[in-house]
Amino acid sequence: MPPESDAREEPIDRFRRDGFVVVEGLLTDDECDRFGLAVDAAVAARTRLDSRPLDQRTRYEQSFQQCLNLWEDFPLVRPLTFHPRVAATAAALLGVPALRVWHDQALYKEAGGRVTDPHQDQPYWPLEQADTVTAWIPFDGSTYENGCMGYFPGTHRSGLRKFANIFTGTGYDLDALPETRGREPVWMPVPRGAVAFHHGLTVHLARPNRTPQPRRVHTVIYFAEGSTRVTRPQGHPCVDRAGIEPGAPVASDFTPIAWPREDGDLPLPPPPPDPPLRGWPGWPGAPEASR
Ligand SMILES: O=C(O)CCC(=O)C(=O)O
Repeated sequence: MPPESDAREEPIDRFRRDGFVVVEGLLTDDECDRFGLAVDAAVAARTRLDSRPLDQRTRYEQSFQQCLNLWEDFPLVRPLTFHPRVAATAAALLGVPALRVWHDQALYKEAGGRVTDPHQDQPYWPLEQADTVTAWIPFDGSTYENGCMGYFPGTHRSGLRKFANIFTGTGYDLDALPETRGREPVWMPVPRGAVAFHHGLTVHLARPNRTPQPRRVHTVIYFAEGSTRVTRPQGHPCVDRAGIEPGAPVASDFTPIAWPREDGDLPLPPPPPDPPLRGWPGWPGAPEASR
């Protein structure tokens, strides 16, 4: 059950209190169909060289197929990643005048896909400020059965900022963390056309997909304009490709402005990584990706 709240409570208040909120009616039916097909095609192209059945993939890969920065090489996906209504909503939730896209990603949880292990997002990103929010867009909606997200309300305000490696491990031990011990996540089904937003510090996870269809999701991660790169060593393509120095503002064509932008004005994609990105599967130009 969602946390108890006044039905008239504004999404902004709810987001600031809980660290997540579902906003309905941001995409039309036509957009869900059109963008869903565009992302399907992009995922099929990027994963075409990978014929491993689910049980032969890594534990992480059994949670979802992950394809990043589709906006760069799939022009039909670009208007979704820079969707003005979604970006404007994200800016309002964070309460900032301008936002950049950190990266987008398709997260397709296949039929039989396992849980997504509990984690916070922010520790994966070398951004000093935690003015970050993810828009999670399920083209068919998400349900308890097909892998909806679950959140721990208020954890974004708890001071927790801890790296939990879900690539190689199992994420947070929820019983060991004071912020989550003895608590159940709030499972949030999302209707088609709605977008679920979560703060970069909200502890979250997702259910397994127990349906015969893939759970088709595209996400866009935004951060506040003016954010800077952390000074400790932490690599990431979003800053390394642009040569952004530790402590410098993260502002480049690799993380373009998402809001405000004129309607229909889309950023030009940067050149593909050269040499190809090694050790970053799922990114444009990764050796295993098709272009
Ligand atoms: O879609 C999922 O299963 C997990 C998504 C997630 O962890 C995120 O968007 O930060």
